[in-house]
Amino acid sequence: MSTRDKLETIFHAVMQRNPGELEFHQAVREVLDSVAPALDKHPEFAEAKIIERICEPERQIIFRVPWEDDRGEVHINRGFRVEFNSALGPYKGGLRFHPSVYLGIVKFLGFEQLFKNALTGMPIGGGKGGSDFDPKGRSDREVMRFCQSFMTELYRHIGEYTDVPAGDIGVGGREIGYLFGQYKRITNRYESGVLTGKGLSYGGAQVRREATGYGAVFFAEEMLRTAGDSIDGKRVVVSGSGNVAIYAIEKVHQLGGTVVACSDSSGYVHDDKGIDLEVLKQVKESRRQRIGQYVEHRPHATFAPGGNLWRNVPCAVAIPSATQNEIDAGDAAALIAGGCTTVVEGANMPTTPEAVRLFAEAGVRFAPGKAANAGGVAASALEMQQNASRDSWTFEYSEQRLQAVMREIHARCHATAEEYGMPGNYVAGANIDGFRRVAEAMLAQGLI
Ligand code: NDP
Ligand code: 2IT
Repeated sequence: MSTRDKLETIFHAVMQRNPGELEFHQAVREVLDSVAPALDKHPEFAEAKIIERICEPERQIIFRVPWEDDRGEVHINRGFRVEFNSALGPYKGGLRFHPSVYLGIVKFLGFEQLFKNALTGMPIGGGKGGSDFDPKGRSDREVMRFCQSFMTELYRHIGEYTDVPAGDIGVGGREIGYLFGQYKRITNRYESGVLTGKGLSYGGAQVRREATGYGAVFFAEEMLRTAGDSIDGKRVVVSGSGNVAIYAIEKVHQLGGTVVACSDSSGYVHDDKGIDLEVLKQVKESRRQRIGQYVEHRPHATFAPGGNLWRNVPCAVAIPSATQNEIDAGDAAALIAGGCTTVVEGANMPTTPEAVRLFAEAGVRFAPGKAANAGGVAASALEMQQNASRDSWTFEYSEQRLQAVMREIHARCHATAEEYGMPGNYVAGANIDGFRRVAEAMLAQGLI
């Protein structure tokens, strides 16, 4: 049987064992489509059934999260933590609070995380968690009660040497603060390294907040530089307006590009003079308002309720930074027709497989999230390092470290793609390099 046929058989087994988990199937498919040449070079990986083991999480935890809203009404949510793989270090990955969260989303994110974390070259395994809790419209006190209830179960599964959660969609500095407080209260331990993304006043690290967005733009700049180009002077579209999007916009502007549109789930804003970051931060970060409020402060800008920015705002560089599967084949075709040459995934798996294929056929440079958005988790690993040594670094030094990590990931993906005869294919480069690192460590640690 050829390696590809064997991988096909493994993929079908994964689908059968994990029915209905479509996003997980999609993430597995994408990696298995890339790794055949690596398996051919390393028959010892296939012999030890590394792929089959990698596709089965080490542990999956699902729990009840009861909490009371401000009116005294009781709510029951579901909490998850999937501890995917600890070959390279303690499980590491964010928590997502969004009504769409179910096991299939958590597993897709955990699976991606494993390879992403391997690409950083840092000692972190892969995990992910979250809840179907919807923080929208909830008061701070409601969010606090939810976080306290969530941690009342989660605390027994995590620890600085075991599993280190952080933020993702719907989980930012506020939530990490409440989660940390409850962990400390239950365990009676000031264990700074148990969570990352903490506030600067209690063990957080400089540049963690900015890291995913900045890192994605550093990666874009490396890709463009390799092609003899740069972001300077480019028209850019960034989807979303949360943590990743805001700091991606900030870095594009610092490097001389102009972000002309961004969005949230209610629609998008188009500001041809360039998104005003102070206004955006005030609307989205400070006031937690909807994106439409932006145009009240920038009357020349337009708000398209429910609109699709990929189809309506042409750009040279696209940085999808909202959620999975937000760029479909039709969106990709519109981006290509509008002159887009570079797509860099700030979000996890925002591009559908059909759209990725269209970009490849059109010669659009494409950076997969597991490489391009690794700056967030890399800065988390730097936060763990500072916590372990009870140290804290300056903003400038932390940013330099982040940039060095992103350059190294870019170089590695680029070189691996060349080594395997697929120059410029960052998807193959990232998947093969991430897989190789995890596979070698698993092999060395025996059959566990
Ligand atoms: P935030 O919660 O800060 O922001 C998410 C943004 O995406 C919001 O503007 C939100 O709009 C929008 N969005 C979320 N879900 C949907 C949806 N179903 N449809 C349309 N818009 C949506 O999250 P982050 O910025 O942290 O995360 C964004 C992406 O980046 C995610 O894919 C995440 O997994 C990934 N990521 C995050 C990292 C981090 O460090 N935070 C690290 C690496 C990747 P609305 O407010 O209307 O819901
Ligand atoms: O998807 C991701 O890489 C994150 N949400 C960040 C994970 C982390 O542990 O910092």
